[in-house]
Amino acid sequence: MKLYYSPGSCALGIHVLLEEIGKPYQLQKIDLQKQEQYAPDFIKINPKSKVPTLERDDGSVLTEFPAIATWLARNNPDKALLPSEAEAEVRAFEAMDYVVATMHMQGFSRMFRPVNFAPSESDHDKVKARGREIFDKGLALMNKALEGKDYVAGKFSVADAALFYVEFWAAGRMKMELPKNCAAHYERMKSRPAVKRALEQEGLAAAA
Ligand SMILES: N[C@@H](CCC(=O)N[C@@H](CS)C(=O)NCC(=O)O)C(=O)O
Repeated sequence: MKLYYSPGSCALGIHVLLEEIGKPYQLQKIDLQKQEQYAPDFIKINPKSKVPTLERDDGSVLTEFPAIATWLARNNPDKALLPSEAEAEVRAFEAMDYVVATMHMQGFSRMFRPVNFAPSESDHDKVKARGREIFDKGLALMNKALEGKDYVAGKFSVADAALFYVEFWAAGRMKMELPKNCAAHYERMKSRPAVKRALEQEGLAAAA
């Protein structure tokens, strides 16, 4: 397998899952700052120009965080990256989808890519403020979901890898104070050997 990633991007969550699984894989850096996602060679691999992109052993390519995470979980059942019990499993999907589709794509993207939401620069402050509201609400809801639990669905699952990358963006990149349960979850995640390795490999150990 080969993971196309950019350091500190949402691909960090998939990187964590690959480290949790422990099977051999390669990392291929796509530098988003240098716009390498639009390079013709990468567009041939993923015409969406996004990371994470996972090239599988048969050469086929998988995109979209929830799809990649679910495929990795289903193909490595011994790692229990998805709960076997139905209620816990749907809670893991519910949280993973919310983190990726709402906190990241609706919240964080408004804060850091306001031009994608409003062409006129005079609107960007309002777009960023709305993004921050969505992101903060997401953290508050995930904080509630974590009440009395170590991990989102009880035991470690794909949902925690998703929550981890937005916690990293909040605490590591934006230096925000995380709500209590998210702060404890972020620390718990950072203490996992797989997470330590992924952070180290992306050069983020000091920032996290
Ligand atoms: N819906 C996609 C979102 C992926 C995404 O937005 N990735 C960002 C990095 S965090 C990216 O590749 N951005 C490059 C760009 O939009 O030009 C997923 O679930 O994987």
